[in-house]
Amino acid sequence: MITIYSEDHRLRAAKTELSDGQLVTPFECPERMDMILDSLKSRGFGDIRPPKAHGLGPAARVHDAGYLRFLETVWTEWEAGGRAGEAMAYTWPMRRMTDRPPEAIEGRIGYYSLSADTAISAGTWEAAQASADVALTAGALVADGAPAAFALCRPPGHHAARDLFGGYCFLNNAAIAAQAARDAGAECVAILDVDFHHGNGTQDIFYDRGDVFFASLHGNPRDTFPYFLGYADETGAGAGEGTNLNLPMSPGTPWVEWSAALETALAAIDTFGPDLLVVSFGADTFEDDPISFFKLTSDDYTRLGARLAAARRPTLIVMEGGYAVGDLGTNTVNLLEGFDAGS
Ligand code: OKP
Ligand code: ZN
Repeated sequence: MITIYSEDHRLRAAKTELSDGQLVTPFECPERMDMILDSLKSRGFGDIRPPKAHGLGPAARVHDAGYLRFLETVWTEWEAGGRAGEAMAYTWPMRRMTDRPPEAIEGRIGYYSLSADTAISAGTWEAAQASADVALTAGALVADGAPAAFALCRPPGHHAARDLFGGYCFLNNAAIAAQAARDAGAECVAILDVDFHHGNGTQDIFYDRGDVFFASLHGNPRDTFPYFLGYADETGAGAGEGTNLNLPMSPGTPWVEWSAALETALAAIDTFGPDLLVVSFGADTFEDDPISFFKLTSDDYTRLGARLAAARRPTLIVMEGGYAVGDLGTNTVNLLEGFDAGS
């Protein structure tokens, strides 16, 4: 399996994350990629190629124009105000308030964000664009006939909605690649999100669309981030009614239960019959993940990879989360090895 990867992820190097009422070093850190790269190289997955630049056109197909302009300029505006810290929101348009983006950056950053865990600093926008290019370039390999490709994206993307950043995400890499595949002629695409967290951004983008199926296995939003989306009764709207499948699970869920939900999702995807399967892959379902509560083991990722290969669809694997940094390389390459062995 070929991996697409950009060194430009290192430009995403925020110093702060609001967690447990403190500013801590972000869980979503550059070292995550170093661990994965080490495992890729030492275990025979050394075909690692850089992305091609695609510009903002493909991102503009799924994101709001005002949102993209905001991402492009937020750091410059924030810094111009002489602020000591990184750019982060503290107030949001809430129930019974107005829906207008304010002029002042302190207000506009709240308008365009869904959480306060994600600080913006110099280079964030450049890294986010490179990450989308990684997904697009890997997607093009699959469009050109590769049975599968691995988009080693950082920062991740699945929490980024049409016009919202947060949950460590800015551009929705999987959604951008799925839309690009549609624009290149794929009739329908399925996105299977197996990151621990609900892919609220991806759901938001495709919720009313019948041509893109979204299925997600995740921690129940009553218990964990993103809290305000990801319930089982969210099934799609309009032309998209029936093309959104949420499978929320409880704290402590092990492989036996998790893999049963995986079968449910894959059966629904099979019925849908997509030309392309995009997998939003996070290794934060791991038993030792510091911010999550499922109990998958390292061997379970090998099983997951083999099961995805058995779906027998052209497959684009897109990296999302995974914060047990010491095990992240092993778990991610286990998935790829399982996939190749099952192919
Ligand atoms: C991104 B991805 C912990 C705060 C957690 C949100 C988690 C975002 C996960 N104190 N913040 O889905 O892996
Ligand atoms: Zn996650």
